[in-house]
Amino acid sequence: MTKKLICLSIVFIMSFGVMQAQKSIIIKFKENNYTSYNGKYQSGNENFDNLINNSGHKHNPIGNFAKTKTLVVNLNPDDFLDFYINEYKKLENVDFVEEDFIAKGAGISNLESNSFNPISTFPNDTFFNRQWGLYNDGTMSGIGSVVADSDTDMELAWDIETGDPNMIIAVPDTGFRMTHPELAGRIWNNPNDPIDGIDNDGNGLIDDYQGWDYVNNDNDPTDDYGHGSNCSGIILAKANNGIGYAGVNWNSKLMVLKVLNQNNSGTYSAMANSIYYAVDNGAKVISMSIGGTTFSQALKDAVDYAYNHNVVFVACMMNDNNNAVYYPAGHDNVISVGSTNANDYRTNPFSWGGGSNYGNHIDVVAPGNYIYGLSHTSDTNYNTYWGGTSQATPLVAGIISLMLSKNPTLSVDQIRDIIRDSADDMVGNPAEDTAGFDIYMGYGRANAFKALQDVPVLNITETADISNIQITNPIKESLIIRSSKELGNTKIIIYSLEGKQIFETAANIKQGINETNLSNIPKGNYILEFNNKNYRKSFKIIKH
Ligand SMILES: [Ca+2]
Ligand SMILES: [Ca+2]
Ligand SMILES: [Ca+2]
Ligand SMILES: [Ca+2]
Repeated sequence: MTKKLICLSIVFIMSFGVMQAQKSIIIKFKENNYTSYNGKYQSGNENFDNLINNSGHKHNPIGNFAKTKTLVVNLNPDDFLDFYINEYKKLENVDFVEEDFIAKGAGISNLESNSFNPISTFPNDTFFNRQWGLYNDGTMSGIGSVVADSDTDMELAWDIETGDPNMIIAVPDTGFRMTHPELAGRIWNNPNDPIDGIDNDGNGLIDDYQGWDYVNNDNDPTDDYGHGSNCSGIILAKANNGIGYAGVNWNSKLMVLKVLNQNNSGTYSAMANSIYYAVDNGAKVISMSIGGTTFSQALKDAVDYAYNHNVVFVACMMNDNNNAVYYPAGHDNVISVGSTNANDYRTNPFSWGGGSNYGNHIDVVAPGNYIYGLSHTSDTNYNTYWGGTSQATPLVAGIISLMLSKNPTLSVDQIRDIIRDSADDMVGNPAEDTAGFDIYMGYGRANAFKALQDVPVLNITETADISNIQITNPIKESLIIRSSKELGNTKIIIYSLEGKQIFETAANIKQGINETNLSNIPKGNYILEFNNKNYRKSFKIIKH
C-alpha cells in the first residue's frame, strides 16, 4: 500500500512537470548568413531583429549555430505561444518554427529499500545476483515470474569484450552523481575547456569540463532526480570491484549531460543541444531514455546529425502500454528499445504500472523491470530499482558500445542489423512474440553474446605485398612461416572466431623460414594475424 501511494505521488509530480508549458519556440533559418556578436544573433533580416528586440525575447543557439542554423527563443511568461509562432513564421528565410516541446524520462523507481542476500558470483560485484537482465539463473525472487536465461547473456559476452577505455558514451538525462565510486575515473572530461572561467574551446559553454547542465545552464550536471544515475550505471558501473553492480561496459567513459529537471522532464531544445554536444565532443553512442509525444523537426535534425557522424543513437519506446509513438524513438536512424520482464514477456505492467510501448518503429526489447542500480543520493545505498523502457535502453546502448569496442569501424546501419539479427526471437508471450519481427518485441530480446559473435573482427588491411608471408596450415606444434622478405619485429596474434584475443607474441621475422611455438594453443579454428608497422595480414587457421 505504501509503495502504491509513493508511485502515485511520483506520477502526479511527473504529470505536473509535463503540463507546465515551457514558453519557448525553436526556429531554423534557411540560410546561414546570420552572425553573432555580443552574444546576440543578428539575422541581417530587419524584421526578425525588430521582432526579437521589440518583444524582449531571449535566444540561444541549438548546437553550433553556424551549422544548425537553429535557435531556441524564450518567450515572456505572458506571451501567447501561438501568436508568436505565427509571427516568427511570417518572417523571411525561416525554414521552420515549432514549439519547444517537453519530454520526460521513461523510468520510475521503487524509492524503497529491499533486502536481498548477496551471493557473490562472476563478476565479483556485491549485488550481481540482482542483475537478472545480464545473467538470470532463475533464482531471483520478488521480481515476478522468473525464467532462467531470459537475459542478455552478458557473462558470455564479457568473455569476448569488456569495453574500450577510450570510447565515450553520452547519456543525456537527469545527470549523474559525479562523486559515485562506481564511476570513479570514468567520467569524461573535456580537455579543451579547463575550469578557469573562460570558454577555452569557444563552444559557448563556459568551463564545460565535466559535461553540461542544459536545465540550469551551468557546468555541474549533478543528478537531482535519480533517473540518470540509474541509466548511466546500467551501461558503465565499474565491474569486478567488489561493490555494487556491474555495468555492461567495464572500461569506457561516461559523458554526463543534464537535460531533464528534478521532475524528470525537459525541453526538446535541451535534448537537441545535448545530441549536438555529444557528437561534437567525440561520443560514439548516445543513450537517451526520454520521450515526448510530439514530432519535432529540430529534434529530428539533431538525431540525423548523430547518424550522419556515425554516432549510434538509442532511445526508449516509453511506458504507456500502447502503440503511441514517442520521440526520439519514433525518428528514423534511432535504435528503439522496448522492455521485457524476467520471464522474457514484454513488460506489462512494470512494477509501478504502465507497460512497454509497441509499434512498427521498435527494433528490439531488453530487460527493463526491477533494474537495480546506482543511487543519486548515496555512494553506499544499492537498494534502488527502476522500471521502464528507460532501463532497457541503456542496456542495449551498453551492448552496442561493446560491439564498437570490438570493431570501431562498424557503421550505424551495420550495428542496427547485427543487434536485430542476433536478438533472441520467439522467447516471449507467443501471442505477441511471433516469428521474426513483430510490433511488441521487435526483432526479439537483445543478446550481447550473439551480437558480439556477429561483429566481424576489425577489417585487416593488407599494407604490403601479400606474397610476403605463407604459413603451413593446419598447424601442429609450431607455426611455420615462410617470408619472402625480412619483416623484422612483428606481433603474432591469435583470435578466436568470436574475435577474442587469446594469444600474442613478438617474433623477429627474417627472410626464409621462421618458426613459432604454438603448442599451448588448444585445438580449434582461429584467426592468426601478423602485425607490424609496415605489414598486416590475417589468416584463418586450424590448430591440430
Ligand atoms: Ca566551452
Ligand atoms: Ca574554461
Ligand atoms: Ca561494481
Ligand atoms: Ca518475434
